[in-house]
Amino acid sequence: MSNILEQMQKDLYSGKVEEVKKEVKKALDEGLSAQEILNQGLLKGMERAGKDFKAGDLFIPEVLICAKAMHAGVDVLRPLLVGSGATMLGKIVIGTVAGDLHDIGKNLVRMMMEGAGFEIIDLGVSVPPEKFVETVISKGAQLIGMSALLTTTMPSMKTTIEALAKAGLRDRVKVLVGGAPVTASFAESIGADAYAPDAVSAVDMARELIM
Ligand code: B12
Repeated sequence: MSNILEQMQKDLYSGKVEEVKKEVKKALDEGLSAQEILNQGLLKGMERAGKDFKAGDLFIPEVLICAKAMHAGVDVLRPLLVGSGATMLGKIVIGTVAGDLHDIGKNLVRMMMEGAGFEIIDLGVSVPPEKFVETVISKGAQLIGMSALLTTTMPSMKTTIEALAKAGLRDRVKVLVGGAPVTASFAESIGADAYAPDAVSAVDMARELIM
């Protein structure tokens, strides 16, 4: 692997925001693709942080600093991943469900969807069911994308789908779910229309559902 990607992984793990930004720019100058830098540099660094967090070798403040460095790197890549001049294919409301503050994956999904030409209304993190419902009504969205990273917040996806049904919107809006603990069978069990395991397949799925 290229040295610059290895260094990027290390610096992301250490939360060195400025270094990560510089390395992303340098990797682009060296001719690496934005996708390669995202997958082999930034996400690999974050993966390492995730492993050590799980093992108890890293703590929340440290993981937050890694996440900051990850965001800084993604910001440099954003124009390249998102592209330009895409036409609007449809409106999507996206958010991380109530009680859940994880947004790195959700932000990647949003970026990829924007790049594909969808109009995205991003409600951020810890979004209660009623906020999803309200936004579908006020913005006339055709699809909701919900993200959950905690097993304890996954049930909020179901609650949101129930709230949509109660508001009489379930036939008008498609529901796509994702996040590390979410599976296709969970999606089916809560009555979602689809599940996607990553940002690229999320775009394919959104196209299939809306168009
Ligand atoms: C970063 C992180 C944090 C950061 C979040 C910062 C941020 N701004 O997001 C901080 C430090 C705040 C944090 C806090 C906590 N965390 Co945390 N965190 C992580 C970590 C290390 C990485 C998650 C991540 O960003 N991955 C990278 C992204 C790119 O991947 P992703 O989110 O899976 O997204 C991809 C796909 O899932 C999919 N996708 C995502 N969303 C969507 C949406 C749609 C619609 C679709 C189609 C697809 C899709 O596409 C994405 C791109 O390919 C994970 C470990 C892990 N391996 O997942 C733990 C992890 C999720 N956290 C965990 C825990 C326990 C917590 C805390 C409860 C810790 C605590 N004791 O307080 C708190 C909870 C805070 C809260 N209320 O949410 C556990 C969850 C365990 C469980 N089974 O529920 C994990 C798995 C770590 C572990 N193994 O113990 N965390």
